[in-house]
Amino acid sequence: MRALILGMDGYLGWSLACALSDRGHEIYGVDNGSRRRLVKESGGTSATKILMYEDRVGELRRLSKGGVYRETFDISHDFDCLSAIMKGFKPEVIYHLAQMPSAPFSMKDRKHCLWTHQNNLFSTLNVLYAMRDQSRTAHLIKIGTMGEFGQPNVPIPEGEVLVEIDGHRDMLPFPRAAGSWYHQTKVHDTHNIRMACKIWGLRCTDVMQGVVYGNKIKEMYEKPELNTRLDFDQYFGTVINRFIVQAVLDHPLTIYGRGTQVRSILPLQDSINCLGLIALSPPAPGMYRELNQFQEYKSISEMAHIVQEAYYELTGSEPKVLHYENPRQEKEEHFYKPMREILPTMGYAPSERIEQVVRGMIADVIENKLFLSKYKKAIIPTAHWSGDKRAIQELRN
Ligand code: USQ
Repeated sequence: MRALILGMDGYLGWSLACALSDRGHEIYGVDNGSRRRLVKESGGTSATKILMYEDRVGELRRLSKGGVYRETFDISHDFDCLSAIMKGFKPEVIYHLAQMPSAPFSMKDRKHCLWTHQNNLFSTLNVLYAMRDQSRTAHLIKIGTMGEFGQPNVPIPEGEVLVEIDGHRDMLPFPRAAGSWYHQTKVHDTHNIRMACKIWGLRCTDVMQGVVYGNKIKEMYEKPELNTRLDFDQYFGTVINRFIVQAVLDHPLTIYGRGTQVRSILPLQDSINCLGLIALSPPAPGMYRELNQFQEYKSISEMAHIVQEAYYELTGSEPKVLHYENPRQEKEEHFYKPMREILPTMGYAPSERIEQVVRGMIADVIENKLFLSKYKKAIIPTAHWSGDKRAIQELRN
C-alpha cells in the first residue's frame, strides 16, 4: 500500500510511519516541524529521547521493508507541493494528522485561536482540494476527536442518527458541542469533509479519537532510534502522559477540579492498530464514514490512581495527587457513554491493559529523570479558558 502521512514527525504520525513501514508499505511523510517548535516555545521537551526528523527518517529507511520518503513544508500554505506529491506518489491512503492538537494552546488568547483555525482548517481544505484534483480515489483517514461531541446527556453514537420532527424523519449528523477552539476546528473539519465527499465523490473515514497515552508501539521495542515523542507540558501533554512525567519528577499529579470528568482513552498501540485496520476496510467512493476510536473510558481521578499505584509498585514511593482549580470550562459531573461498534467489525481488539502500559512508561521515563528535571516549570497551567493568565492554584476544601 502507498500511504501518505501528513504530520509524520508528530506523536501519532511517527508511530504510524514505523508501523506501516515495518509491514512493508511504501510511505511518504510530510511535516512542517511545528510540533517541535511549539513544544520548545512552551518551555517543554519530549520526555523520551528522540532523533531529529531527518535522522529518524534515515533510521526508518535503513530498517524499512518498503520505501520511505519525506518532505518538509506546511500543507496549510503550500498547496502546490501537496498536489505535486499526490500526483507523483499516487497514495492509496492519505492519513491526515498534520494539525495543531492542543486545546489549551488554542485557548491562550485571540492570536492562538486564530492561528489554530487557520492552520487546522486550511490544512484540511488543502488536502481535500488536492485530493479532488490529483487523488480522487484515495481513502482519506482523518483524525477527529471525541471532544467534538462534548459531554452530552445521551450516548454518543457513531455517525448519523435518526431524527423525527413533525412526523418527518431523516438520518442526520449527531450534534457537536466542542469545548475549546481546537476541538471546534475539528468540528468545522468534519462538516467540510462531509461536504467534500458529497460533492466530489471523495471517500473518508473521520476518526473520533479519545485521549491517547503511551510512549511506544511494538515496532519500537529495542530500537530507541525510533522513539516517538512524549509531551508533558501544559499545552501538549495529554493527561496520562503528564501524570507519568509528574510522578517521575516528584511533582504532585495535577487533577483539574474534582477529577470526576470522564474521558475516552486508548494506548498508543491501539491507536496505531486501529489506523492500520481502517485502511484495510475503505468506505465506498463518495462515502463519509465516522467512527469512535477508544479502548475504554475512565474518570481523571481513576487515571491518577492507576499511575499512583503503578509508580508505588515500581519504586516503593507514592506520588502525591492534588486537586487544582480547573483552568478549563468543562462538566465535572456528567453522564458519559460513547459507542464503539465499528472498529471491532474491522478486527480491533484492545491490546494491553492500562496498568501494564503505565508501568512500561514509568520504567522508560524514569531513565531521563535528571534531564527532565530542568523542565518542571512547564507542568503547571497558566492558560485559563476564562482568559486569565496565572498559575492554577491547589484546591483546598
Ligand atoms: N486534565 C487534568 N489534569 C491535567 C491534564 C488534563 O485533570 O494535568 C483533564 C482535563 O481537565 C480534561 C482531561 O484531563 O478533562 C483531558 O485533557 P487532555 O489535555 O488530556 O486532553 P484534551 O484537551 O481533551 O485533548 C487531547 C488531545 C487532543 C485530542 C483529545 C481527544 O490533546 O488532540 O483531540 O485529547 S478527546 O479528549 O477525546 O477530545
